[in-house]
Amino acid sequence: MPTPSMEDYIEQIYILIEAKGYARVSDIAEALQVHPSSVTKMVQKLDKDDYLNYEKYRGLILTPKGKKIGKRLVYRHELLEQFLEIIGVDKENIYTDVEGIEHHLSWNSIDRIGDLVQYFEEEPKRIAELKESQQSN
Ligand SMILES: [Mn+2]
Repeated sequence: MPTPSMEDYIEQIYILIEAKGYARVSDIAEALQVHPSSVTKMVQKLDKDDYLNYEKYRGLILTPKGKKIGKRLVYRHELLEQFLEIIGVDKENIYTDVEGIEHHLSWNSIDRIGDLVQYFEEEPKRIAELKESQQSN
C-alpha cells in the first residue's frame, strides 16, 4: 500500500500524463509545491516499488500497477469533491478539505460515499430536499 505522500505523487503524475502525455520532475514539483530534489527522491522510491519507470534523462512512465492506482486515486479525489459539493460545502473549502481527508478513508467508506453521491445524482429532487432541510437549520 502506498503512503499518503506516495498517493499524492501517483495521483499528480497520473493527472499530468493524462493532460500532457508526460510528467516532468519540474511539473510534479510545481503541482505539489515541493522541491525538485524531493520529487527525484520520491520518484526513485516509486520506481523501486514498481509504480513507475524512471530514467533520468528520458522522463517517467507509470507501470500498469501505477496506472491502475493513479486512476483510482483521481476517481477518489473527484468523488469526494462531488460529495462535499452535494452536501453544500462552500466552494472555497472543497479542494483543501478533499486533500485533507482523501488519504484517511477506507475504500469501504469511499464506495459507500459513491453510493450516496449516486443516490443524489439520479434524482436531483433529493439534492433540492437536502438544501431545503439545510435552510431550516
Ligand atoms: Mn488529491
